[in-house]
Amino acid sequence: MTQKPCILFGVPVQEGAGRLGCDMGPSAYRTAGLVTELKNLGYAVEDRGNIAPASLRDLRHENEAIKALPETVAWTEAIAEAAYRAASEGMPIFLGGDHSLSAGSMTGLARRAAEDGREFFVLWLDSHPDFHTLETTTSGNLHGVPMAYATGRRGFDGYFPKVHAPVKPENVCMMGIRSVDPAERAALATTGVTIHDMRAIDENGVAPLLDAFLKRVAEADGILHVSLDVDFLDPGIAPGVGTTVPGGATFREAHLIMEMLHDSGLVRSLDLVELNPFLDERGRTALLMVDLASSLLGRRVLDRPTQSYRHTPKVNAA
Ligand code: 4U7
Ligand code: MN
Ligand code: MN
Ligand code: MN
Repeated sequence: MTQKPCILFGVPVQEGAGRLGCDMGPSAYRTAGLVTELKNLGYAVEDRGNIAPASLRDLRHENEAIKALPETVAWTEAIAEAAYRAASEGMPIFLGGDHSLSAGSMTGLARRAAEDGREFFVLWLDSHPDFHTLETTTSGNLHGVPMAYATGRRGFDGYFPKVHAPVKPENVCMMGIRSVDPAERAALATTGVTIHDMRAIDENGVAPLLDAFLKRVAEADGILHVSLDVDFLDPGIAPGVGTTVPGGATFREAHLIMEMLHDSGLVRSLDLVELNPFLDERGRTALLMVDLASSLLGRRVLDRPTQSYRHTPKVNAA
C-alpha cells in the first residue's frame, strides 16, 4: 500500500474547557477501537502516543477571566510542533482533548502547507465559532479562542507562539454553528469566514453547502484540515461533551459530510475534539466519533461513491 499512514496523537488537554474530563478523550478513542477501524480500512496506522505540553512560563493577561493561560500556551507550542512535523509524514489525527488543541494543530499544519506552497483550508464543524480573542472572552475558557488565534487576529502576540502562516479567513468554512457570543458575531461580520449555521443546514441540507466549499478547495489545488467538535452533533446522539447545545447535526448529516469529504480526496488532517468521557453514556459518543472518522477515511455501506459530489483535484486547467 503506497498510501501515507494515519498518524495518531493523543492530546489530553483539558485546561481549555470549562469542566474536567477531556483529558480522558484519547483513551476513550483508543478503547472505542479507532486503530482497528483504520487498519480495517487498509491504512497503516502509527499511534505516536500522547503529546506532552512544553514547559510552563509565567504569563498573565489583564483580562482576569482568562483561565489556564500558561498551560494552554504550553500545549499549543507542543501541538504545533508535532503537527508541523507529522504533516509531511502522513495524515495526522489529533485525539482531543478540548478544542484549544486546534490552536496548535491548525497553526502547525498551516505553516507546513505554506512552506510546501499549498493553499490551506479548514472545515470547522462545531456549534461555536471559537472566535474570541484574549480580550473578548468572558468565560475565560480558552477552547473558545483557537480560530481567532489561527487566523491571526490581534492580541495573542506575546502570549501564544508566533503564527508563522495565518489561516486565511476566506479559506475557512464553518458548519453547524448555533451559539455565537456578541463579540464573536461582530468580529465574524468583518471577516471572510463562510458560516453555515444550523438554519442554513435546515434550509439547504448539508450536501450543496459542503459541495460548494469542496469545489473551492479543489479549484485552488488546496489541502483541507477538518476540525470536528463533538458539540457539532445533536446532544441526543452525542451526550459526551461539556458544552451541549440543542439542535445539532443528525447522525446522517454528520455521516454524509464525512462521506463527501472522503470522496473529495482533499482532507490531509483531522482534529477530534471536546469528547468528555466522564459525561458520556456507555461510550456511545466515543463510538460515534470513531464511526465518523471511519466514514471520513473511506468506510461506506456499499461500494458506491457519492458521484454527484465527487471532486478530482485538477491537474491541468482545461
Ligand atoms: B468549544 C463560549 F460563552 N463561546 O467562549 C465561550 F458560549 O470548543 C463557548 O466550541 C465556547 O466547545 C465553546 O465560553 C468552545 C460560550
Ligand atoms: Mn469548539
Ligand atoms: Mn463547540
Ligand atoms: Mn465544547
